[in-house]
Amino acid sequence: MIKKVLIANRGEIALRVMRSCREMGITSVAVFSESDRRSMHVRYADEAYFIGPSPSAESYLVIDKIIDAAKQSGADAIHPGYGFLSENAEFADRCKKEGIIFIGPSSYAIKTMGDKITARKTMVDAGVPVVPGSEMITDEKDAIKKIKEIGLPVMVKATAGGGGKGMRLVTKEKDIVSSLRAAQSEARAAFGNDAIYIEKYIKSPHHIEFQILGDTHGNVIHLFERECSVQRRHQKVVEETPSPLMTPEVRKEMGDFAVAAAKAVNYSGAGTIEFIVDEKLNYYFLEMNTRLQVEHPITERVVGVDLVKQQINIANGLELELKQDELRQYGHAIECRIYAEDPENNFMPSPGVIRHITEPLGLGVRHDGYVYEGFEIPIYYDPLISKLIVWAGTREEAIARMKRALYAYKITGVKTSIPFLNRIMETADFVKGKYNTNFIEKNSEFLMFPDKHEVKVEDVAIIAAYVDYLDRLNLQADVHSKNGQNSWKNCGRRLSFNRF
Ligand code: MV4
Repeated sequence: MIKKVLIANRGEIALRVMRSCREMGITSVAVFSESDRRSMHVRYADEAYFIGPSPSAESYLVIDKIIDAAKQSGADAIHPGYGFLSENAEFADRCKKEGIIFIGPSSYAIKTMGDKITARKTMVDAGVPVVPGSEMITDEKDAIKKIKEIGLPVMVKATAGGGGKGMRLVTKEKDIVSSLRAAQSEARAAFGNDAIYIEKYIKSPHHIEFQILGDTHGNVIHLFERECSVQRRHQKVVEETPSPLMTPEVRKEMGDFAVAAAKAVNYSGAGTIEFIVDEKLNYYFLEMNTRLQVEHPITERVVGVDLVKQQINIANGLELELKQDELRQYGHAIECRIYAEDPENNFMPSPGVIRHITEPLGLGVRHDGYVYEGFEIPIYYDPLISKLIVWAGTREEAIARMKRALYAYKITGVKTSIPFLNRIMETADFVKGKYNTNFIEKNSEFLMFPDKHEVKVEDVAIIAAYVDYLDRLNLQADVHSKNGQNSWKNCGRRLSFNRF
């Protein structure tokens, strides 16, 4: 049985994994780069190993360094988290070769699903619906013929792509040849692999994904769906479960297909089957993510399962104890991703020192973060500060709870996406549950234009005095602008308080 796990990651996900390890009586080993010396995951871990300079290509992505740290520490397993080496087949192989358990699927499953053309073919063979399209394009004339069969518009995609990289939309016949060539050379430059394929373009789809778990005995279950359509430039912003679009019948069908998809690659561990879904609830397999995902907590809350604990049990060779027909979705969960970025300045990353943080608390709130006052968010990594997850009995209550939690969440020192998330919670299409991947673009007017009632500069002095007054009384300062939005951020930005 696994006694010591090295977590080959940083930030909130490293902490998330370590918490489950601690509950299971497993020792945690952290690794850290130069700019993560003072990171919370290093403090939380039982041991920590320095693995080099800040750029991830020189630290978190270097297989040899991670393996060395695992050996030095005597860890018997490695959890890769998400990103970094989590979907690297070579790394999974190397762990195996070194006699270290990789907490994740086989390198075969990673490889098969990582190559989108092979993944598509595997799904077709397994009877899972895919978007009408082609296999690998080898000949321009065949490609043109195929595109005319499918009908414009189509998407040209790179087999090594995924997550929005290496895609091209073709709407006009005259653009076909140039698009094929451009996609191919882009793919070659970006991935060193110029294989491309074609799919019919599904306009403004929903992105709905199913969480699955497979064990090493051939059992696979799904833990229902997550609606991930609130995205900006292929970056998820808000996720929720259940999906407002879903019906019990379609949920059952898609869940069964998700299980079939995982079985087709003998999947073991936690994974996600992504579908795109159109307004008529036609659904198509898009890709599989062979890792634990950022948004896994909403599934954990609604289904009542610790996914990291499941991953570790599976890695130990245990049989899944969860049974499909015993699983239910209880209530509704929403996750907001809190980024250190500036929504008013084209979402530019906003790294810097956290001057103040008040985390939201209370009934039905989970906050997975890693920053603390005085911590400097490094420029080298994803600017995710934390994930705010709420749960309530109904969707309506969950939205109200998210607004309450966002309102209580105060960060100064860096700009954050909190005000933007607040506006999403108040957008009519979101409140009604009527949105697809077009949501942010469609509602950009409402979402992007700063509130006209925002605190004026001359008001700031008054607010500052008030904050200071409350502070002296040792009370929590809570100052609102006229529309009820939290405007502490403005105070922190425009004035420097002694207390900060
Ligand atoms: C598509 C599509 C429409 N039709 N494929 C974007 C990310 C990558 N995983 C695949 N993506 C898409 N593939 C066909 N045939 C639209 C998208 C897409 C999208 C998909 C999921 C979530 C958000 C998206 C935003 C824009 C485009």
